[in-house]
Amino acid sequence: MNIIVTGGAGFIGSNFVYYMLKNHPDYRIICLDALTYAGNLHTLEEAMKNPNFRFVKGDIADRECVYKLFEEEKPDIVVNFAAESHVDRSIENPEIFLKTNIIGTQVMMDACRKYGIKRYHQVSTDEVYGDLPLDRPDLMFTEETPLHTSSPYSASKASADLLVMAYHRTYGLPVTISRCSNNYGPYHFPEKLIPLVITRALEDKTIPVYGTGANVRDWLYVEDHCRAIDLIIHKGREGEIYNIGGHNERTNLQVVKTVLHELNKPESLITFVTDRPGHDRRYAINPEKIEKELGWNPTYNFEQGIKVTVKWYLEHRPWWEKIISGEYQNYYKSMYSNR
Ligand code: NAD
Ligand code: TDX
Repeated sequence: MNIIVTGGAGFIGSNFVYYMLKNHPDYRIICLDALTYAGNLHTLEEAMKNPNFRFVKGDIADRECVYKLFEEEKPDIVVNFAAESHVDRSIENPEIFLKTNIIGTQVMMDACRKYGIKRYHQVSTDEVYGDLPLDRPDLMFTEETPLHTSSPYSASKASADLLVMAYHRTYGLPVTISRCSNNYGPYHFPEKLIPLVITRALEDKTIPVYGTGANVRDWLYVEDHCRAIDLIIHKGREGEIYNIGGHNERTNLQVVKTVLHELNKPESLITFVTDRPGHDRRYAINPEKIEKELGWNPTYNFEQGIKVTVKWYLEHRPWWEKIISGEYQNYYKSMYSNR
């Protein structure tokens, strides 16, 4: 089995590369990644030693490059992780989100149509459903919840999902889509809440919490997400959407306090800053479909997952210190000063 994994030098994609190399040692995994600010070749150093792994630098929106790769590799399955993924950056500069997340998806699917494919899998997000009110804990997103996006990022992901379903209905492309809740774990870029808190707390720096910290996210340890995608590409039904989530809802303030506690750092580091424009209040996934149909269940609860994650960041200081010493400094300044 030949699998093209796009965005495999990023957070979830790299975890998926390692998951697949370990659990399917006979598969060939080809990573296509443009190495944007979020892509990191150091992350793939171990994978590079495996003869069943190939890394190709390229843009999913570059038709010539994608078609050439399909001609060379004749993939059986494509798993499309590649995306611009940070909501705050999409608020500052939406354009690249539309190009990568929508046009990139279209180019990947055109290649699948041209060269043939057993399965095209689109890695989507729970953010396509918009948000839920804070005072209705009974409500959760199902696969039937209407798309109702808030940020340029989520609008671009929802647009891609619509295109994927259109390619299924119009051209019969064998597709699946997964919509997962917030992930955390190793190799998570420190612009996102959990790695940002860990890396800043370790340097005794302030922790910026948007608004009052009451917004709720539904957290899933990244390996559980990878296992769900593995199940979907092998056993999921064509043309179907699967929600992925593990019932681990926490307010942002709870998340920050849990991480600080795990690191033995004081809560006085917390600083409340101006809220994100259009900030989604609550995400909550109903994962019944994937549980019943594919027998998926998460193996980590939030407290276990956070322990493992904090330990990873403590043991991999060079990985994140290199990131935060570079261009990241400018990013942090422009995003957080005067906030
Ligand atoms: P990430 O930002 O850490 O990684 C994205 C990767 O894609 C990087 O390696 C980057 O270099 C690559 N990339 C960006 N533009 C590209 C292009 N034009 N061509 C080729 N490669 C390109 O993102 P992530 O957090 O790992 O998210 C991966 C996917 O999962 C995304 O599609 C995202 O929407 C989705 N998702 C993320 C979460 C989450 O909590 N992080 C939750 C649900 C869904
Ligand atoms: O400095 C911060 N302070 C803060 O309070 C940051 C970076 C975030 N937050 C809040 C905003 C959110 O309510 O924490 C919550 C989590 O923020 P992010 O880590 O930016 O994630 P989120 O916006 O929820 O989106 C994530 O989950 C869904 C991923 O980035 C998306 O790619 C995925 O689709």
